[in-house]
Amino acid sequence: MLGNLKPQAPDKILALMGEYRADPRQGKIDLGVGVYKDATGHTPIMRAVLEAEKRMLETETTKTYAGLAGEPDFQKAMGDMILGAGYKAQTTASLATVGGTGAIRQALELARMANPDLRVFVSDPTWPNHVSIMNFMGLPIVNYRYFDNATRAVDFDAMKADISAAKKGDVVLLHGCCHNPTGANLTLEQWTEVATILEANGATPLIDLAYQGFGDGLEEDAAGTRLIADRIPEVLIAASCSKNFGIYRERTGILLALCADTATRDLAQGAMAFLNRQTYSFPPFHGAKIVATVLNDAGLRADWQAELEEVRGGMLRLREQLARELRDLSGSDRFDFIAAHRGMFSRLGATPEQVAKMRDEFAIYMVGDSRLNIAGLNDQTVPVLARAIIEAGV
Ligand code: PLP
Ligand code: TYF
Repeated sequence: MLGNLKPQAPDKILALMGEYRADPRQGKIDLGVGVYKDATGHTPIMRAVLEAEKRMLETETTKTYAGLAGEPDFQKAMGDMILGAGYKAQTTASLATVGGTGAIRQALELARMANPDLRVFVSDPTWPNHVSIMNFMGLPIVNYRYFDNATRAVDFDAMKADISAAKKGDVVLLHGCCHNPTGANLTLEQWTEVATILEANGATPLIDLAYQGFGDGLEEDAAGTRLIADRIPEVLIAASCSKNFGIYRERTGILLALCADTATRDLAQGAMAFLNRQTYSFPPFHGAKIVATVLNDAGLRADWQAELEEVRGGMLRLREQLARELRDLSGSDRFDFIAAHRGMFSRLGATPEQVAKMRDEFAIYMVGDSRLNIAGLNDQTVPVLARAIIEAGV
């Protein structure tokens, strides 16, 4: 039977990790997979996370099953972190999931249970896994224009025109902050306009929030999500704790379904718990407990926020350094977009040939669409990358 299986195309981002590892060249630079790395190339365990784990080890007395939809302390802490004062627990259904990816998958399953004719509007480009999950589920995808390759900024007029075509029963997938793969994001004014469009056409926003705290700050990065939550009666939010808590392998995420009333919330909550049961029964506990422990302890929370700020500030400084080097080398400001982008990624706008040249001649690995992970740089490698970008003819 299994011999009938067809070979699957590997995830290009994950495949790149293997290609990088196999490259014997000294001084190779990995700007591929979206994992935070410090200046030495290490992905550290955050201080508060380690401390929370120590406390858990000392106090936990059982490994029996926990909540099917997750634990209330995690759900509440995440609701508060994402939505701030606008979090309405009474009308919000919450589901702990297997990472942010699990939250996206369950959100799409939930939406399709509610509307079998579901279509999903996605930005062009978007995180490739969005597209592959939707293709696997057989969901019709409608692309909306997003990135202007000439300016390397959001083509907002085109985006507005395209998402205006969504209608009630459709889902519009939005990146809450730190757009992956482009790094180009909506301003708050633009979020307001998006809310007005969704109010008018009745489509349901699904906000993928995988990088809260990596862009302009924890509160700032949630501002677009909060604005949508304020104005649109039904909102789905798929949040990941992988990046901002640095707990990638613990597989920690949450799906929030903001509902118009408690009756709908109860329906959504029941359907969401059912979805967990159909896929893996109980969601992972450990990462969610780490997050709840950190967020619910003033000292740990302050330390976590301080470290997250260090991480964020480090990436911003690298952006500025790279933009500066490129200004000097090119004698122009055409690379200033790198300093304007936010989050871990920037799409350079290089051709596949230029990306290949940077890999072949400079041992610099970035994703084929010319997305680079800023956190893969340090102050020594920024000049190397800048020179490669210019010599590749970008
Ligand atoms: N959404 C986006 C845009 C991402 O870049 C990621 C990346 O890791 C995720 C969701 C999901 O993350 P995870 O499943 O590792 O929590
Ligand atoms: O975009 C990235 O690099 C991260 C990590 O299937 C990732 O989001 C990449 C591919 C994938 C899962 C996670």
